[in-house]
Amino acid sequence: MVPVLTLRAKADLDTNPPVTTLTIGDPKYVSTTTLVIPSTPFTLNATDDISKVNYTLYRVYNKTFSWGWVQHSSNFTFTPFLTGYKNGNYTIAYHSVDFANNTEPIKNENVTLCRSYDNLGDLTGNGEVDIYDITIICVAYDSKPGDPSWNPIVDFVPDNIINIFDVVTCLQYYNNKHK
Ligand SMILES: [Ca+2]
Ligand SMILES: [Ca+2]
Ligand SMILES: [Ca+2]
Repeated sequence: MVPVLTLRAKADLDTNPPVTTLTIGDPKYVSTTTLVIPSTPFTLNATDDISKVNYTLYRVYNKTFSWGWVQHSSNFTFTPFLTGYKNGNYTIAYHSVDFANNTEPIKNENVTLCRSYDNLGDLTGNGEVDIYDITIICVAYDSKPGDPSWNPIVDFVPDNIINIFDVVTCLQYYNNKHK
């Protein structure tokens, strides 16, 4: 006869922590880093083998800035960069805890926030608009959505093609520093 497991008994058997996956939606551009903009959605999904996921935690930080941990009790999508963030590199840290109190080791994802729609033009997130930013536009030149080189983040003039108008828009901010 198979014993009926109560939730408590299930928790006693559970020794594995949950597994949390971070998915970064569009628009984003993945090169040496992952470029994101304020409207880029981040989704955290957690699964657990036995006692199920109790809660998921995440925080956003860099060298000079840190949120505290934010807790959710189910899978969720969030846009972490809406207000108060300058262009630059950030780490999203996240993990989950199950009902047996097994805690997943913290996972980290590094992203570069690029407020291209604020027309700052700093695509690399190093605090100034320079030749490296222009290079990112050139890589995507002539591309449309669906092309391998398409990069929605450099579509400064948002008409679904990367062309000279996008380059010129970025060039208007050339040498701008915004640290
Ligand atoms: Ca578990
Ligand atoms: Ca730059
Ligand atoms: Ca364009």
